[in-house]
Amino acid sequence: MAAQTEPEIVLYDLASTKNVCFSPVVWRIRLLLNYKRIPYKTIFLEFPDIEPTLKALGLPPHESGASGSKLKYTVPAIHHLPTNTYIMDSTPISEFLDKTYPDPPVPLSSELGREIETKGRAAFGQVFLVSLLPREAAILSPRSQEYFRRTREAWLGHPLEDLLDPEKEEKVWSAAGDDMRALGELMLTNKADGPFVLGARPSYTDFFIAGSLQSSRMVDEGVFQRTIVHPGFKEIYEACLPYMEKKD
Ligand SMILES: N[C@@H](CCC(=O)N[C@@H](CS)C(=O)NCC(=O)O)C(=O)O
Repeated sequence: MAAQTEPEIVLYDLASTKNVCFSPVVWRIRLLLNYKRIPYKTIFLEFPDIEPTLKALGLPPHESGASGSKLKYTVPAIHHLPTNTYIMDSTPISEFLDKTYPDPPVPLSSELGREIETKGRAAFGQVFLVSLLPREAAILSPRSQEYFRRTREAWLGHPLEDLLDPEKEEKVWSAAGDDMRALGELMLTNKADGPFVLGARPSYTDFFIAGSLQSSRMVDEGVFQRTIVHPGFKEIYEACLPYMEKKD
C-alpha cells in the first residue's frame, strides 16, 4: 500500500458538468485506486479533447475493433509517474495496478465474476441504452454534448431523443426484469462470508458492478433506484461506498 500523498498516478477521466467521475469504466479503475489507497490526481477531459490529448502523450491508438470499441482513444488512461508509464484501456490498467500495488490484492477475475459480468452486460445492455444514453447528454458541457450527439447519432442512425419513448423504455425494463433478479441472486452467492461477490473482500467484479451503478446514479437517480431494488445490487454498492468517496 502506498503511504505517500504525492500523486503517483495521473488518471485521465471524462468531464461532466457535475465535475465528478461518471464513466462506468473509469469508475472501475477509480475504485481500484481508492481501495488500494494509491495516491492519484485526476485530469478531466472533454469528449473532443480525449483523442488529441492522449495522442500527444504518445499513447498508441486502440487497434481497430479492440475491446469492442469503435474508438481510437478512450478514458480511462493513466500516467504512472514513478516509472513514466502511460497506459490506456481499463483491462491493462487494472493488471498494471494490481501488479505494481499488490497490497491489498484484488482478484481481477474469477469464474463467478466472469459469469456476472457477461450476464450483466446482456441484462443491462438495452436498459442502459434506452434509459441512460439519451440522458447522458444532459450532464455534458455544450462542446462535449455536440461531440456526443454527433458520434452517437451516427452509430444509432437516429436522434438520441428517439430512445426516450416511455412505452418502449417500460417494455425494455420489464423484459430485463427476470435476468436482473437472477443476476442479483448470483451476486449473493457468497453472502455468508461477506457482502462482496467472492465474500469478505472486494474483487474487480465488485468494482464493475459498483462502478456501473454509480455511473447510472450520476446520470439519472431514477435508473439507479430502479436497479437496486433487486436484492444483491444494493449490498455490493453499499459495501463499495468507502471506495467511492474520492470522485474527482
Ligand atoms: N475498452 C475501453 C473502453 C473505454 C470507453 O469506452 N471510454 C469512453 C468513456 S466511458 C470514452 O473514452 N469514449 C471516448 C469517445 O467517445 O470519444 C476500456 O475498457 O477502457
